[in-house]
Amino acid sequence: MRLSRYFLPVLKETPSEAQIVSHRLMLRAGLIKQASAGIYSWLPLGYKVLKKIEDIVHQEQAKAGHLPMLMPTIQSADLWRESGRYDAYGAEMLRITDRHERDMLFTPTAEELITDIFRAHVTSYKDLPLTMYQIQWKFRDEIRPRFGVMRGREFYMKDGYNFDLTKEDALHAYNRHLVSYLRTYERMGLQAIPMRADSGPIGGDDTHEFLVLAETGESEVFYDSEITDLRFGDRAIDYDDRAQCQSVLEEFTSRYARTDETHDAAVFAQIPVERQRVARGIEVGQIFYFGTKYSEAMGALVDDGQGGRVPVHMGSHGIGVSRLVGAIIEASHDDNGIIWPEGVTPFHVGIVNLKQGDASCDAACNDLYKAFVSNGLEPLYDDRTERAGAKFATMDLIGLPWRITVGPRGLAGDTVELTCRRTGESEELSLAAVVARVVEIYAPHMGA
Ligand code: 5CA
Repeated sequence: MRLSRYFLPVLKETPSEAQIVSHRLMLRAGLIKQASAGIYSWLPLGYKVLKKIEDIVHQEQAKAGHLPMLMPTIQSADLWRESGRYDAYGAEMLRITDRHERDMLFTPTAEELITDIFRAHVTSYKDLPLTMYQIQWKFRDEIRPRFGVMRGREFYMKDGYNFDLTKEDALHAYNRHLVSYLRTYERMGLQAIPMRADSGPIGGDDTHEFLVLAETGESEVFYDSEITDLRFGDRAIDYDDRAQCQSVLEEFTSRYARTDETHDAAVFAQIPVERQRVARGIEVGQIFYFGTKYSEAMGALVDDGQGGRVPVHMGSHGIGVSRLVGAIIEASHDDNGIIWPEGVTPFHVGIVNLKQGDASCDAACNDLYKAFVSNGLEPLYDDRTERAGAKFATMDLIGLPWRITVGPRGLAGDTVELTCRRTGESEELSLAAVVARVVEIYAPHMGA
């Protein structure tokens, strides 16, 4: 993409309404624009990041064997009356009346609708296990929408639902989700720690929230510092292997890590004091096992192969896709702007032409541009006739992890400069070498 043809409405002033750095940077870098309280438009650059995050979620869910689908945002109240949640959900639910005076609502989550689909089509244990998920907009009329996309009213969420014959099978689905989430967040450059949590309006006893540690996080968390040494990394996983999934769960959840809702001061006090940590975190996902709460209420029964009909065991599993954009920025920025991790960056590399209109600079930039595109990478080429300082400031603000600076002095010696956004370190490389280097950097991040 050429910057001269892009829509990148960067703001010079720091927006006064934004209280936390990710919100400020998302507005300043032209990622989002508020449409009304807690509701945002995603401008081209922000939309690209949102889609990158969405792609990673899809890829990791596919590996776990979970099926993508899509349900409507507007649902009938009748289903929610069956589960009892139409009244229980309270003021957070946006209720709508259609022209025939029918009660509708904008979906805050979709346990009822997926259970309705299940009961209409699945009657036998032979069709189990089954896990389906969607990535779809949700609406919760939060009393205090704030921090931009972090606590929106409209937000983009991955919500997955497992259906299993037995509790044991459903707990394997729970473990599968935990493993797939660990991989998902690590690919986004994040450490998200599973912590024992409270289930709230979704229900059930088994639930973990995934928290990214950040001073601006809304949740207070308590944990054993040893947990921050854990990485899932690139180890192989067989999602059908129950023992393997269970052992990952044990590895990542056996140390103390809880949100304030489930914190137990007496248990916490038993951790060696130098390892006790009290901090804040951003909740980027949550997994639940709630057994037969919805299947019993809504009659989602299957024949169990032994002459009986039993309610299926279920769980639901969410990822805050739009919130993640803010969470990643909270975890990765400096005074000059965003620093995107390679896995989610909207463009792979920025090309800054120091002397637009100079034949050799223009030609070198065009050659680089083409070379990256033919290698499957997306460059953002700043081809504007701005001064160098302004170009660098824009690149730093929008946070591309790698920048190539092309100027007459370097080209005289056949080199350009490759700069790492995170460290600020630069190296002089030939055109061919810089392409090879950037391609190599991104190799682990390409595709599934
Ligand atoms: N049905 C379950 C699992 S799919 C569910 O709704 N879980 S949830 O309530 O925990 O939401 C899933 C994730 O959505 C949360 O972990 C959080 O990351 C994100 N989320 C929840 N509320 C908001 C909000 N108001 N703004 C942005 N993201 C949100």
